[in-house]
Amino acid sequence: MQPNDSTAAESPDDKSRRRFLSAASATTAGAAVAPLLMAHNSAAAAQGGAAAELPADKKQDLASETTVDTGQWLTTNEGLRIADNQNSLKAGVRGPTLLEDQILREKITHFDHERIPERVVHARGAAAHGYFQVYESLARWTKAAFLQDPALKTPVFLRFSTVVGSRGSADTARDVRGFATKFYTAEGNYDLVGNNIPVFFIQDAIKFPDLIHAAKPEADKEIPQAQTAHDTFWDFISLMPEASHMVMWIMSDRAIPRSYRMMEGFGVHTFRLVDAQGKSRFVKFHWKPKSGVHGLAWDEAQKLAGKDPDFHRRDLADAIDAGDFPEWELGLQVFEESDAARFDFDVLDSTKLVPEELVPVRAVGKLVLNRNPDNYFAETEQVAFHTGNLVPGIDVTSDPLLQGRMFSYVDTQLTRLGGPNFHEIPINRPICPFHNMQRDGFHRQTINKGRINYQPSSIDASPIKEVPPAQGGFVTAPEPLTGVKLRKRAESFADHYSQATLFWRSQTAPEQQHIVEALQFELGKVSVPAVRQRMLANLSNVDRELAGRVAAVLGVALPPASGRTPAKSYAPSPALSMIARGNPPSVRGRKVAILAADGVEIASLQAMKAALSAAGAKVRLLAPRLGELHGAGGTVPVDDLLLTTPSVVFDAVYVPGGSAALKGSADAVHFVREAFKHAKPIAASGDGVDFLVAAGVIGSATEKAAGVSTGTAPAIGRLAASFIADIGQHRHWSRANKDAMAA
Ligand code: HDE
Repeated sequence: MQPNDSTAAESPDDKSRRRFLSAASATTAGAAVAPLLMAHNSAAAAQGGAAAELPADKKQDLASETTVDTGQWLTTNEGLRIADNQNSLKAGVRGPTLLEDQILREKITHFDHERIPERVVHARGAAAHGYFQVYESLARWTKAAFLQDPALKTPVFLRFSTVVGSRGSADTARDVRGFATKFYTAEGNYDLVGNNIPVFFIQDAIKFPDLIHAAKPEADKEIPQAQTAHDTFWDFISLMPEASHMVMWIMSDRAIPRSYRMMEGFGVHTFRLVDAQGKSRFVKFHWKPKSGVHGLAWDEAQKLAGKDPDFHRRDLADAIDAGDFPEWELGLQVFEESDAARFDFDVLDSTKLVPEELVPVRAVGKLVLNRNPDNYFAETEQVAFHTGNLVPGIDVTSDPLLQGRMFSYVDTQLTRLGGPNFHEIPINRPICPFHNMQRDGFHRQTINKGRINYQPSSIDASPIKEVPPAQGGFVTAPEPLTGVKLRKRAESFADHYSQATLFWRSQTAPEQQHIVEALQFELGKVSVPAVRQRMLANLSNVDRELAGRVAAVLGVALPPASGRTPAKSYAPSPALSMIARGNPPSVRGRKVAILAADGVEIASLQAMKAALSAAGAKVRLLAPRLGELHGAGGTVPVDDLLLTTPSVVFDAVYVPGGSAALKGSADAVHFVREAFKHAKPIAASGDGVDFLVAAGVIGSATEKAAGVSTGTAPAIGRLAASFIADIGQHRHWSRANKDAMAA
């Protein structure tokens, strides 16, 4: 008898669910999915196929493979119970190990093969489960079943990532973030494999390997890791003027997000929505975060890379564990092909966006992440996205970048996941049944019965059948095509600068300053003068003043602008600015440090903590030592040690009265100076204010600095209100003298 035999055994239900070929318990299907399940099941029955029900969610689907080892007997992979896991089998206690030791060999062999190739791009990532729900039927645009019924919750698995760094690199590198969503729909998996930036570097897939080779660590010494600030990246970019628009985005704070929860997502390419009558329209996909769009300070991002390289994945997992479920709205820009023909850019060119002023974004549904994966490798590492995972009602366009992706995503899994059966890996398999004549290959799980493994067949009394469109068969959106076979870029793709200028002009002054500083940093690390010159000539086409501000720090004269097509002029678009777009002033899930030492005014500390917690912030008490702080009015337990917990992992800091002892702590002084430098809200009361003065954060107790609130003990309520309002604004980028702060 095993210790937990009752939980260890796989129920017959689990076994049948594993293949989805027999009915799962009707009671496990949530009410919300019932209509779709019934539709699906009657369609299956109409085909003459075995009626099958969908698992209510992906969690239920994964249950048959999910196992808990705690409390179980230790066994080999074959189920043999192991009596000794400490000693290998030897010829005498001091003798050599015997080849016969099958237990040792199984264990070492498995260990030797634990690694699979990391993703060639987007290797570093973190993911979560959740669901997607439309606000109302989108039948007027698409027949996709999961976009019809507001009562239906479609399970999703969403993986965020950086692009350039390897799997163990830091989360906060300056980089594009991947934003890949797998929808487990009743009609098969639909993958929206997007980024947190709405445009891309290049126009044609044939340049992708060059772009990535140039951005990755340089080929001779494999340096630098997860950074674009090096010669080969900027050499390539300087020779690819089509990257100019994307360069503006990656030099902005979009490339150093505060949190995955605070990023927009974009499908990037123009896709198609197809309605039940077969009419197709163009669409751009957007994800708009409920927590606003926020960035880090560049100095902070670099320090975080050392102090907490897991900053983003920790933030995501912590938020979900705490019940602060991250949420996004799906936004659509739907437009007719005839409208697209009138735009002064080509919608098939992924270096262009469709300004929201031209085609408004309509919020059509919400996505909620509410469950962390149980196992990083099994789920986050093995998930395989593919732009070709489409459902009826959604289709692709001829965007030459997207066309290349349609090949790449399956191809890459053959090496990464070791063969053609990666769709059977639990995280990848659909929650609806799948049947075809594909057989065999490495690690095949499905046991297909019968001798017929081809189609058509006259021997099979009930052969597998193609599905008419009315019953959900996928039909590619018909598109008339003519042309000469050639290798050429369309003339309509030729304007590489006008939208880069639009982006620059749409930024607020602090955002422009951050772009200038990022370019100074990146080009300052370039050692080949001609590359810098070429970049400055290209930047001159975006904005001459921008290029001049960068050149001033590089210590070179501004060269003439490079050649270009005539500039088009667009009115600034507030939607492109992280600040002007307007963010909710919420402090939900924000991390606030209370810095204190023995002698602290416990009442002020508790009052501030209560106010912040009531507003949804996460509060931690930091002190020079662990244990309990003794102060006026009692004791209070310390959460974190100043030694191990830097200011960069917090959004704001409060120093209560009675904190005079902090003056003697270099870590505490550095903490508040750094928070000031990174434009974070700071509050102090009582002699906490004196501490700020002693630390050089403010010149005197009465000095007013943007985002710094001071008060006295009886008025903590007012101080808390002002502090919370400051945190709601995220950062105080216009704070005077922050850049002069040595920290
Ligand atoms: Fe990808 N991309 N990509 N990409 N991409 C991959 O697929 C590729 C592009 C994106 O979390 C790879 O499974 C080509 C644009 C994300 O697992 C690979 C081209 C956009 C992820 C691949 C592009 C993306 C990937 C690597 C140019 C934004 C991570 C491992 C034609 C719309 C998905 C893998 C995850 C991953 C190829 C361009 C987004 C090699 C050839 C544009 C979010 O197949």
